[in-house]
Amino acid sequence: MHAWPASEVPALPGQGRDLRIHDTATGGLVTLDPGPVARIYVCGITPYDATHMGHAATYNAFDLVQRVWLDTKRQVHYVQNVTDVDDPLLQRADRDGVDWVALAEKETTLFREDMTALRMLPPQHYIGAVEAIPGIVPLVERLRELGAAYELDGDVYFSVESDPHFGQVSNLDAAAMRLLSAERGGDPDRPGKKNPLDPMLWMAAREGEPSWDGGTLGRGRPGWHIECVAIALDHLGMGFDVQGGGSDLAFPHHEMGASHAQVLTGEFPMAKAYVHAGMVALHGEKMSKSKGNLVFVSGLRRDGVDPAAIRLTLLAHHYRSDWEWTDQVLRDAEDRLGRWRAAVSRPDGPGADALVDEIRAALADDLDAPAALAAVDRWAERQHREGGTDTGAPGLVSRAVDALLGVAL
Ligand code: 5CA
Ligand code: ZN
Repeated sequence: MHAWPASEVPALPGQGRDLRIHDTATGGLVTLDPGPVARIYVCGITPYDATHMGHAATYNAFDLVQRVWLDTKRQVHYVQNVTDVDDPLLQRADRDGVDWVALAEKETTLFREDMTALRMLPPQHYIGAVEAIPGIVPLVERLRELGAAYELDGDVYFSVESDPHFGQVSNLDAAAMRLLSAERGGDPDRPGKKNPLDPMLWMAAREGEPSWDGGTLGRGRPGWHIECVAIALDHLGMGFDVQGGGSDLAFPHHEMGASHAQVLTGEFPMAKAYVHAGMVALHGEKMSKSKGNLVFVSGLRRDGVDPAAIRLTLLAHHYRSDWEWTDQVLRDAEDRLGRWRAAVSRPDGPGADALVDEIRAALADDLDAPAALAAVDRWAERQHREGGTDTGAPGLVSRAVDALLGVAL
């Protein structure tokens, strides 16, 4: 499917810095050394409700990854999926008495508009689960040939024991994995499975649910993890630089996906870094479509909130921390946006070369956006306090804030 329009990324003078980022698999920071084309896969939405601030925060983190890479004059090959068929989507369509295809299309359209408004760079390949099915079927068949998949009442499961590296993305113990599997789409209690954690690769057609031709698998629909693996392998291949998503995807989604890919290709690892963003909460609980405690990007836009202020709210929190959305954090961001806009609207100001390097250094250090904002705050404060004579400075600050932080002043 098509993605959304790209905002232009201004080129900056001087030298960009290589990204050091936290990798869930090793539990530490890794300095990535992508080739001339950096490769990133970021898990997309399940389109049964509008984009909320939690989604926006996660996509903001991976937008920064791209901006750091672009600043080092690399190209970025970015792939994102849309889980446009899955249980929660079908259940919501059922509950609301709407067609599931129409619901997915409506919410995906709104997501594109939100991403455009927030100046998130689009993926080069934006792929729906449904359109990926012809590529998924042969992978499941191959896993079966390899002895890594088995059938249970027509459904096909992946055997986690077929991957010697299983468990090395999330590093959780068996009890924690079992608990999370039950919470996040798995079925550990289903009788007949070889291992309770084994995830479904192909679900045989159910009465009243959509299904597709699965070749030797019979009619059905794909499991969640194999969807992302098929899309990632098709467009990026093995050993790509970053697999991204929120921290709730580390297990089981990214763990299972890595295992599928590693067994399919015999290569390890699937990604050089598994990067996870913290969870945004509202009223003390993780913002989630299933709980309904949501602040929508589109809702704020409708209320006249400047998307640049929404983006500054996201940037004010380190991507790995869990944080709470409040009216106050948005107001703080609106104040900051006002101060910055006033500071760059003067004909001259304090020199900004050092500031550009500070922003670069902050982002290259595990995407420390709050430190980058603090550096811009200091420049803006100096501008308001004492001004300066550098006629190029306000323009340079504007371009740097746009290129590196995605905020248009
Ligand atoms: N379609 C799958 C991924 S293949 C999915 O998880 N979709 S989602 O719509 O539920 O979430 C989309 C992205 O937003 C995921 O990376 C998820 O981890 C992230 N996300 C969801 N809720 C929050 C939250 N409250 N805070 C931060 N990120 C969140
Ligand atoms: Zn995914």
